Amino acid sequence: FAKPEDAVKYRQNALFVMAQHFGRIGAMANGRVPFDGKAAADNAEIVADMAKLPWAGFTANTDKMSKAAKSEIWTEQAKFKEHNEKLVAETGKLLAAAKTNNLDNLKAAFGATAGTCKACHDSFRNL
Ligand code: ASC
Repeated sequence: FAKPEDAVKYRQNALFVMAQHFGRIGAMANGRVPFDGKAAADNAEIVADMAKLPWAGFTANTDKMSKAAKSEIWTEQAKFKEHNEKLVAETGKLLAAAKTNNLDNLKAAFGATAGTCKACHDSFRNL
């Protein structure tokens, strides 16, 4: 990254795009919008791609630049990395589930993925 601010923007924007598309899957999983298997798979594709990106933006020189990012990200890096890897794995399963074109599969994978989001936030995110 050219400057620390870019790393912060990069990770926040990747997480924002991921959340937008994850939310569209959640709307189907929770029955707020009708199930559409093609839309679910298209959204899951983006979620799975985005899930790989944010972690490179948590560079050491940005440890005090965001109120949301807890210092534990940098003091417990191995644990943070485990959460990152869990998310990548779960979003991969979410994509596979979406491709089955089955709402029950999508619901189960959505719940599992949301659980990994929350588990990491509980330990590493303020707000
Ligand atoms: C979302 C989103 C999150 C997670 C989290 C799951 O849709 O933006 O951060 O799910 O709320 O508990």
